[in-house]
Amino acid sequence: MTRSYEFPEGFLWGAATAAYQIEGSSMADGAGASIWDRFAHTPGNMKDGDTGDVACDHYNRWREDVALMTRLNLQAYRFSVSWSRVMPEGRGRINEAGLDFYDRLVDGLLEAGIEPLCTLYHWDLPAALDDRGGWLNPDIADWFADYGQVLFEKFKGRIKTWGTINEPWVIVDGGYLHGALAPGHRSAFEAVIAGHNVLRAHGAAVRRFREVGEGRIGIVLNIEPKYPASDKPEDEAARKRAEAQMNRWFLDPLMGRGYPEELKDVYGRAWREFPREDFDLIATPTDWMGLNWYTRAVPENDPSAWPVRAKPVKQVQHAHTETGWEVYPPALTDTLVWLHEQTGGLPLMITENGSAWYDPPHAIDGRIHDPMRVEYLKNHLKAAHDAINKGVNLTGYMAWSLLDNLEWSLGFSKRFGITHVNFQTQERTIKDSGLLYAEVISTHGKVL
Ligand code: LGS
Repeated sequence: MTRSYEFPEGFLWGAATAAYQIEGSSMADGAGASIWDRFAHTPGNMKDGDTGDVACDHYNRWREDVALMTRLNLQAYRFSVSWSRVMPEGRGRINEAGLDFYDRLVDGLLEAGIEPLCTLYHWDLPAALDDRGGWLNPDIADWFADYGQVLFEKFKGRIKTWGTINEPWVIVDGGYLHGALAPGHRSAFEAVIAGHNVLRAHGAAVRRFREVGEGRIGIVLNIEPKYPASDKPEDEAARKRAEAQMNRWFLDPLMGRGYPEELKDVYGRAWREFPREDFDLIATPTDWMGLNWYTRAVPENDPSAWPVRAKPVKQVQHAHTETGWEVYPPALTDTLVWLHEQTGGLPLMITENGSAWYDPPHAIDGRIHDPMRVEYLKNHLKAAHDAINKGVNLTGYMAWSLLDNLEWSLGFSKRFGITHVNFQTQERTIKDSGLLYAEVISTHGKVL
């Protein structure tokens, strides 16, 4: 029997990006530097010395990109605002010229009938705030709420759906624990503090939103489910540590459950206790939650793997993307069901899902054939549909990404777009995956 994958009425279809990955012109019109400007301009940090100086030149080509969204039938567009464009010092003075960029973009989206979904923070902290300790400074909760207020007020009535912070775990694990991402620190002591302040900042922004904003607000988490490598007790303990360190570190306190016990074991003397009232702030109720989903992991015990003492076992029986991530769509269904239970049925949205595969640098005869991405997209949409059938309150899907872009420290070497970007000419070409996606949208999934 062939199944129908028709999605429910009102299901929101879109694509996602992030400011530093696409905009370019990061210092234009009075903007301040961000930690990503600094990180990318420090030798050794970025593959092939790539930077976001130009990226997809979206700062100048946003009109063309909105037209592209129309061709893709998108109903929504998830983007992030660069904090240091809007507030060059991160606090106090507003740079109106920077704010105007987002003003034009939001109006352009609304004119095209595309709903803007705005992420306040997708990793590009103002460098001026990093000079004051960045996420290590407890004052950042107020700085972040003040910045949020500027946007909540400016876009009241125009932007209805807000996300506070994109992927707290990646900010902390990449930025403060292992140092692969900006600001490039490597300290468990710092990671524990930064993680707590990221959560406090989220809570402070949600509270401010309730005072001055209008619409829905939530956070965006990356969840990578951890499957058992064996039935050995030490592997199960490793699996639990990995799940606590990546998935539950942020989810549990947001849901009012405090930090998972396992983190004490993972972080040892770097762990610390935090004041009771912080946990009330962190657990301030939200309206929705975003899920960024790419892959699963199958961790086994490995005492040498700092600090989690777990190492993923490669599942050689399955395909892996260009970034080395296993393709295993059933785990998306499992994650959605799990998250639905964990959040007590909070409305969920897939705010990112996608895959990097080799695509040529130039389009050939106006086409980019990307059969692997087409397969990935189809199978993950079906997996999302399975979760809806199991009762998950899933409200939308945002493909990562609208455009090939700067994949952080991997530079331009990894292409995630449903639209190809020729980085020599800035020419955009909708890939086969984008053409399929447009059809998925116009048929509510029936084409699957
Ligand atoms: O471009 C980023 C995408 C690409 O893959 C986006 O800015 C982020 O929000 C997000 O983190 N992104 C992403 N994450 C996948 C992480 C998978 C980690 C798997 C590690 C296995 C060893």
